[in-house]
Amino acid sequence: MGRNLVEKIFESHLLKGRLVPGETISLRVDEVYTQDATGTMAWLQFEAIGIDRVKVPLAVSYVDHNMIQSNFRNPDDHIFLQTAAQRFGAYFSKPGNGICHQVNLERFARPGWIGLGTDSHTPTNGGIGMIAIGVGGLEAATVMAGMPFEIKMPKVVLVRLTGKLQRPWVTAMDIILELLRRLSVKGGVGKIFEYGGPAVAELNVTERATITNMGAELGATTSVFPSDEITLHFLKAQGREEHWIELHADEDAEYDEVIEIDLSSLEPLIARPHSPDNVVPVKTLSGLKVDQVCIGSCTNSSYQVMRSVASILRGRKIAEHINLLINPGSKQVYEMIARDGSLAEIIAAGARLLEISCGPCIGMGGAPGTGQVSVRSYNRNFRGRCGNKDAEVYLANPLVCAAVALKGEIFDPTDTDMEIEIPPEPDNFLINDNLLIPPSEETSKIRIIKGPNIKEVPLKEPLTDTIEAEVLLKVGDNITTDDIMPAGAQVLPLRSNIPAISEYVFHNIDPRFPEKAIEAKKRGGGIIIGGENYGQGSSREHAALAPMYLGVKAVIARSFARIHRSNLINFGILPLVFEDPTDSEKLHKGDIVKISNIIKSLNNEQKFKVQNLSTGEEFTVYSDLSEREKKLILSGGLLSYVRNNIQKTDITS
Ligand code: MIC
Ligand code: SF4
Repeated sequence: MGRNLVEKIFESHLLKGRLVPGETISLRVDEVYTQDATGTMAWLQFEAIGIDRVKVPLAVSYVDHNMIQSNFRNPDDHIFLQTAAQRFGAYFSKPGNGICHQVNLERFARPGWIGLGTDSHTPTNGGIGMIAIGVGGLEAATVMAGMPFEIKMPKVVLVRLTGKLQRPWVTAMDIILELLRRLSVKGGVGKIFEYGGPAVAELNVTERATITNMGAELGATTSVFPSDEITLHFLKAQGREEHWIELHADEDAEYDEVIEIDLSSLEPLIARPHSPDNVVPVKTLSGLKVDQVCIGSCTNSSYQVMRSVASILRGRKIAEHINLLINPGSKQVYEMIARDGSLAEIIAAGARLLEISCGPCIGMGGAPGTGQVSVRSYNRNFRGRCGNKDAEVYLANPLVCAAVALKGEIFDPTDTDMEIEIPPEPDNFLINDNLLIPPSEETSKIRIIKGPNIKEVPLKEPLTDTIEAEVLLKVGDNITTDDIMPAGAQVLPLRSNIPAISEYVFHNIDPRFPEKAIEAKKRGGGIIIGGENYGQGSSREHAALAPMYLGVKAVIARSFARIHRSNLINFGILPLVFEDPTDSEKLHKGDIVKISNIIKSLNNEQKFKVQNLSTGEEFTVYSDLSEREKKLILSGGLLSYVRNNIQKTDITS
């Protein structure tokens, strides 16, 4: 029987288990990378595990999120990360070198590899034919310490691309927006999207990476493209021809599902506030006045994108009321557009050039004003993420964004006579790795520098047999990790300081949550009630770690997003699912809830009786923890488990 691409890559890395959807498998990992906002915890946790040097073939520590440096916190984190990378044998990508996913694609990603990154958009590397998966920091730390990566085998969906994009105004971004329109932000949970079909050849590597990047918004485990002549061209142009292998699915490969997209039928699309799946054709919003346009981020900041944007702006002027912000994805791209004159055209048109970082995408500067409309070529538009709860953020392809910046309102530029130059992927990228510090050989003498903002990682006590806790909050479907643990300029610098950051948990939903949780902690702790797809979005483990610090014992939801579910388990919080979803109505904020016989139930059929002591009602919830996950939760989380067992036993056994 023929094998698909995912099976081929998994098979060559399989340590344990069978490639049957739903079964737990262990995989060998080639690369682990971290970014600063999740990386400080990851490296603190790696240090706490007590291993001398990373055990994966390649580890890279990037700095791209926390770049504002309005006080000592960000630079202290940077120096911690730099010294930790040197001490433990990782590459360090200095601030200014680029957004982790773009740089990794350019300089490290390889077809056929398996990589993990402490960021949900790690699947960007799937554009080159690598299986790249976003994980929490602690998961990454344990894999860097030599543990295999464990995951439930996802279903594999073939996305068959046919036809031809109606260039120039329809881009790769519209392909992924179309998938989001069809499948929604939870349509990809438990699935890997493998791209195939004749129109794969229509897309270059950075365009493919736009699609795999934003596949994260489907809730997918990852997305991957075949590795072909186009991949070879990209790797050659990056001076890494030797990293190329050809990789594609067998003719008779089988899939759990097949989706077809005819590229010829696509038109420019746009996601309306406040969800990336709220997608409509751009033309339906024609005439909507726009205040801000942002182009760049890890989704759309290749050299090709920036040059095409420059060609739209060339000789023109942005509308008077528009703020146009541009954050290129890497130093390579920035330097190339500076040298070829594109940067001058962008500046001349009136754009504000930001440094190479995540920037406005995560509310690190560039927030829109009250009630303002922002159109961005980014991947997420959750309410408040841009730094202002009262702003309206739309997501569209970067060329539409540039045209909108000129006109000052949303419109479909398809029928305009505006000339655009879409350059092919260059034959030679400019290679200048002077902000990339290779791992040090002599590690033992290196002292890790920790500023006052860097606090130890809190540990949780082992699981108790009974939880008697207060319902602290009840929320609806698709709650994001931005809702649970906001980012932005005020909160993001606190990522290395759990006591301080925990004061912002659920800040935009219920600012009194932390205070109430601390009160409840004295009486036995708290419980959160969620809807479908609880914890979608980012990989930030702070969305589990900070609630754990505040005494949250369990989350009962209708379903969970993959990375957040793992993060909850890794920090000893029970993720429980309603057996009958309507039982959610039996719980209200402030109720006291009792769950008993937890340890026995965990070791049996994983069903738990919940008593609402405030109303007398009862119902059943369940968990579906793997054997390993059970051990972790019983120990109070992954870090406690690893610390107790690293010398004694193999964590996967
Ligand atoms: C995001 O896009 O939400 C982030 C910020 O990159 C996060 C990581 C983080 O919260 O540090 C992600 O995508 O995982
Ligand atoms: Fe950075 Fe935004 Fe990409 Fe997250 S989605 S890595 S914040 S650019």
